Amino acid sequence: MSCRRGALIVLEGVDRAGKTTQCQELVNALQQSGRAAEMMRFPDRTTKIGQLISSYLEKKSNLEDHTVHLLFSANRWEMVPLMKQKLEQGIDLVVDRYAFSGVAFTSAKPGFSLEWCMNPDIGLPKPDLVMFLQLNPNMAANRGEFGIERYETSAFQRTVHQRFEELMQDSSVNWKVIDAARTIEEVHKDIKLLSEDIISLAQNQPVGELWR
Ligand code: ADP
Ligand code: 2DT
Repeated sequence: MSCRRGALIVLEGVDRAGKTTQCQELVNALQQSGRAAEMMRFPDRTTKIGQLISSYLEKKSNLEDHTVHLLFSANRWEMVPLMKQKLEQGIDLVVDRYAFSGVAFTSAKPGFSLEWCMNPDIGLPKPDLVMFLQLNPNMAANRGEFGIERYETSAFQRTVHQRFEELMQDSSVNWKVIDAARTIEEVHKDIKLLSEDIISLAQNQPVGELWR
């Protein structure tokens, strides 16, 4: 008998919404309940492509805007065989940012349509659940200063937020909006419940293809 597959769970949101904190909390909780769960994050800065992206984000190098968009997408595609293997082995993947950040960030730049930005990510493993951590810019500002990486300005983040709102209109993706302005524990409780539900639903279904 083949084992039941794991679920692909993505957390999205603007900077400092609590994505990384909540991914870690969720992986810990799932592991404690006896599930095999692992965290992934995009960009994955450990690969050769990821190193090009990291250097760009740290402003150590400049890359043309279309080019860097395609590198972010390639950085997801290069992980697809591993992701599929883990899901088939019954491992739940909890992912910090995915194609939605890819589209929201590039399409916040002048001259980039959502459609153009979505194209290279069409057909990626489709998340069973995408939770958007909703936090207004003032609350985010209270969580600390922006860093020095590219894209870390409030004007750019506001446009990114608008693009996320547009992406969330797409009902082919299982979006859930989470109020991220509460305590870490309160937010975690919601995320855990939604994840447990989707884990039991997903195990009997094949992994879908994003935006197809
Ligand atoms: P992101 O990955 O979305 O950028 P992080 O998880 O790194 O966000 O959190 C950004 C900062 O906010 C960290 O200092 C973290 O400890 C803090 N933080 C995360 N969640 C909350 C919360 N619910 N309330 C207050 N502070 C939080
Ligand atoms: P963190 O490593 O702090 O999450 O920041 N980004 C991310 C893109 O522009 N395109 C993408 O496809 C992805 C996944 C968001 C990474 C920065 O890179 C941006 C913030």
